[in-house]
Amino acid sequence: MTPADDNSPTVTRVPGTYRPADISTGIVHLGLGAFHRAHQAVYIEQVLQRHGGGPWAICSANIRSNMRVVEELEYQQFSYHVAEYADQQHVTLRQVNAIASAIYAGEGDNGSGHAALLDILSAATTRIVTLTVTEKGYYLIPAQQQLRLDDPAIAADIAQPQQPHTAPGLLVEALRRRRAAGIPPFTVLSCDNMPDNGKRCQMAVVQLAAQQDAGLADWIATEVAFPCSMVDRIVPAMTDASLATLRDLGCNEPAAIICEAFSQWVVEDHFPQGRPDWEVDGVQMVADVAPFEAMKLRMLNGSHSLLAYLGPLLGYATVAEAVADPQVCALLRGYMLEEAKPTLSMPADVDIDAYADQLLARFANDSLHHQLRQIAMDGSQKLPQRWLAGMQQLRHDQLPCRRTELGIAAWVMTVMQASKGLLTLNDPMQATLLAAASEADPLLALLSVDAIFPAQLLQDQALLVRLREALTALSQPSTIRTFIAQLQG
Ligand code: CS2
Repeated sequence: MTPADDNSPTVTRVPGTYRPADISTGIVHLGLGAFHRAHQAVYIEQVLQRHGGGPWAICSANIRSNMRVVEELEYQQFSYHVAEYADQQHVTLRQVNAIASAIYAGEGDNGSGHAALLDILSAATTRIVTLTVTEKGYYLIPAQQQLRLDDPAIAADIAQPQQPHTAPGLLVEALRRRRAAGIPPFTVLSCDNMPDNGKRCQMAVVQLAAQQDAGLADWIATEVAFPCSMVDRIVPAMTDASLATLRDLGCNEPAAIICEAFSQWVVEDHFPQGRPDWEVDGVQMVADVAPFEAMKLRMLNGSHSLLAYLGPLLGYATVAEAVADPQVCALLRGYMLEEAKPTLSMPADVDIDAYADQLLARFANDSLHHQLRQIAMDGSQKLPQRWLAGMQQLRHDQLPCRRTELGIAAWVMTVMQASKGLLTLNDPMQATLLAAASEADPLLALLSVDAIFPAQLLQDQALLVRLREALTALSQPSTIRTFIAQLQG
């Protein structure tokens, strides 16, 4: 431990222990982003450390973009640090060696990365494939859970199934090769923020396989395990400022990460080809992930999205800045306890009120500089599970959801601002959304996008009136504050 002086935090260092020669790869990961390096890789690191090595090291791949991180990891000989901040004064600096190799198979790859990725996915030694490809990486229509067959990337994988570039396409082709070679299938573990993420991943893979070969699709549907999981750790995208913070800790590595100290992983225990004994390191193995997933998506991610669209209208750029505002903090608590909690049915030992308090404390962690604009990305993919499913339930039970409505209005306002060129929308459905926001009645046009919103919402006249009022209130910080004060009663 390094003692803290007035300015520097107390740093607990956790070095790597096993030798590279003592590990072998059993997991292939798709989506080598910051989250994967700070979450799953840290759990696997703990497993490998406990066993002095073993067969569960990771080969991590990027399949769309970010060749740079692959090069950085190679440069760092596949060893990097994760700085886990409990608060400004307490940080654990953990060395991670669990990613034993990395592959770039995205745009600009000359084909060798792609071939290497399919080879390792097809190898008998690969027993689990994990994914963090974000919601849009499954190519499902957000509200309808159907594969977007007309998406150009999916259409390309249908045209050339043996040269796939999407995550579902790569899984189908690797499973086809394994089946042809008589190698048992790997288990597919989705680690993305979607309800029933395993089932949705299975849906995408089976629907894509069916375009090629009905027998293969049936085999995948019956033989391949797609357990669900809930993942949680706040890991903001790295910025120059966070790299500078790391340098102050003596860590001068381009592939290092800053995140919060909290971490949770709840996994459905269904791994026919075996799995690491990661429950020893805190992974919660359960029969049904759904309640945990709903709680996290609606309480944490739902609050995040509320902040992401409302915060900038009040002049805030980061999560910590926004929750330091007592009115915003009270609004979030109200959202969690009065609009998310009534939609959840949790096991008896889960204290939802304590969870809400814990979330507010996590959001207040100002070491993270978590940018609201990062969370605002891909709203079309996030709103259904974060707000709309719970909202449908509240409306069915005739319970109010005024804070969720304010969130929807803030999202509408954000899309309208983007359509006027005031900000950039980062969303796979941006063409549709920007066109809707340019119509005479942007609210109605956006709510009519049925890939996102359930059709019943449009029939609720009282709801539309409230949304219009909220939208009007959002035009200025002072009217926003008056509106929130009324909501909070
Ligand atoms: C965030 C999540 O960017 C977002 O949409 O809500 O990345 C969030 O930080 C994680 O799910 C926390 O586990």
